[in-house]
Amino acid sequence: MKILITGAAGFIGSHTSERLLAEGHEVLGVDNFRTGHRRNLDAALRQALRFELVEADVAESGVLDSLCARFRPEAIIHLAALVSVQESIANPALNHRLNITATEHVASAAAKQGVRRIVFASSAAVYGDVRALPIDEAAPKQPISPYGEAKLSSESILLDSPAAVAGDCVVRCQRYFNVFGPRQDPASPYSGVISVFQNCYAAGRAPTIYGDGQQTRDFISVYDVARANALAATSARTGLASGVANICTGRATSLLESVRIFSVEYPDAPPPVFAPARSGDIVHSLGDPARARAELGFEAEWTVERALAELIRGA
Ligand code: UD2
Repeated sequence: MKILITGAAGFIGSHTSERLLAEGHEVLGVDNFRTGHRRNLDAALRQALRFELVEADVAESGVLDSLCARFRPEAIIHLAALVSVQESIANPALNHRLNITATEHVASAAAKQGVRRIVFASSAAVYGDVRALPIDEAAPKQPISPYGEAKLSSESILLDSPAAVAGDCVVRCQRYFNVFGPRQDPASPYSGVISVFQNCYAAGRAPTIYGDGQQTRDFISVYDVARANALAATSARTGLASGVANICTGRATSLLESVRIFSVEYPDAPPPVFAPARSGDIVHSLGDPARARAELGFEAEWTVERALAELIRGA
């Protein structure tokens, strides 16, 4: 298949590009390199016959229209975004442009070209602070940040588009839980806890645990997320309809447990330092993976232990 990926040079985009190339597809990657890096695509760029990378801003009018007219993709995987929750609070206009306007451009370019499938990077942030676990897709949607609100609006823009409503375009909104793995920028203060910890351990520094470490997350390997994206874009399942689905493992891991796993790989590391819990931090987050399994046939394969060991050895 011919697949256009926005945000291809990012953490999830680069793994998704590699996955699709490995499956034999042809990929056009688009990135503005605001938070993505060309080096993330070194492996993909070696597949020059089936991979092309274009530097462009999909939030700019006309950019996706002309790329779609030239490449004629059968599917678009829309991963380009402002990924930092903190930045979405500090700069709501930028959040709107990168997380909503860009999605509108995806919907209109796809409609003009008759694209049959759109996969959208949504987030568990659409749920906000849900207490009833595991969180399934019917849980209340009460995002607590402009980032989460924009992800929820984007889902509606795509799902309510005339092409999706008519069944001409299948839209799959994937609500990722806590994604981790190689290429998640550890230098960013907004990076996920696993890559922050990895950075500390690799440098011989003690990681800081905010709170008592009993908080839990549904950590999912970026390799599983890339596979879920590929599946949603290419699945030939009859009856696959537009919709939303959690992309998660259904397994909770506490921070203390993650530190224990790290200490197996770094036996001489200093013990963690404890600091007061961050304000606004949620204590537990756990997704229900049943819908993705039923609708896409997706099931996470990487355990946290195995994915962490791979991350550490590859570092
Ligand atoms: C994730 C998103 C956040 C928002 C939220 C919605 C990331 C990086 N964060 O927050 O932006 O979308 O989901 O639910 O994707 N922690 C430490 N030490 C550190 C760093 C973090 O103890 O050095 C703690 C942190 O206080 C939290 C837990 O680790 O209790 C997980 O933090 P996170 O930022 O990786 O992810 P989360 O789920 O809080």
